[in-house]
Amino acid sequence: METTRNARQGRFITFEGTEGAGKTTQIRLLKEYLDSLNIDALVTREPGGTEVGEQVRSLLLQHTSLAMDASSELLLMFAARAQHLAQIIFPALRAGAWVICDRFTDASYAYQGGGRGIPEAQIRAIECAVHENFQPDLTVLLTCAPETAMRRVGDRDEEKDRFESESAEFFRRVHAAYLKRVEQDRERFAVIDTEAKIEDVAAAVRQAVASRFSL
Ligand code: Z5A
Repeated sequence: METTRNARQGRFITFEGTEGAGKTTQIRLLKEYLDSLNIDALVTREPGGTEVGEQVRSLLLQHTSLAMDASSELLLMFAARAQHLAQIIFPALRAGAWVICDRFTDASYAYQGGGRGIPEAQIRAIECAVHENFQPDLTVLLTCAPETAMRRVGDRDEEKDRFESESAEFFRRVHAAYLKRVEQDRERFAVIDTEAKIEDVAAAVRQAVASRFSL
């Protein structure tokens, strides 16, 4: 698998945050902004983004997988990711497109590491096997108060998935693990509070992208 930064011309932007932080909303608005600049941008998500990945996603999110072991969960996240990189992300970047991805490997550190308690070294070992030397050019971490996120998600009619059914304590650990990732790689992250109005958050995201890539 091709895993180096040099072989690509496109830009890789990832969005992270706990559920309800506003990733889907902000990714849509960023895509509109890039379209307005005639930048060819592809929007994708993890787990998922490919036929194989979407099947793995169903397995990971459904309640019938409640007995899933944390290590199995981690390996499935990276299995979907390996397929995603090979089939979608690397070819798009090589072709010069920008790729905006709803979650990537930071989510594995946050959910499987912080949330489930898998040691960081184990995650790093698998990360190295799947995409050594390849990291996003920019990661936008969207944050909001847990109560805000719960209210936003609670407003939806859909049934909760396996992750959404986790405890408030689980999500506190996930959030803390995200902040630790920021501490470890400050340059890569833009941390944006989403308590503000959607348009104001979108302006902050545009500003972060424009300044990172000199648009
Ligand atoms: N997972 C993992 O464990 N390990 C991994 O490696 C990976 C993933 C890659 C699926 O993620 C699950 O996979 C995820 C972690 C795990 N589970 N959780 N939790 P997902 O990204 O598909 O699902 P999600 O995180 O639950 O996304 P979400 O619930 O769709 O949230 P969101 O995209 O961040 O929020 P949104 O849909 O844009 O906004 C939610 C609502 O709030 C919506 O009605 C908006 O209109 C509203 N909203 C958004 N922003 C605002 C503001 N600023 N003001 C007011 N209202 C707002």
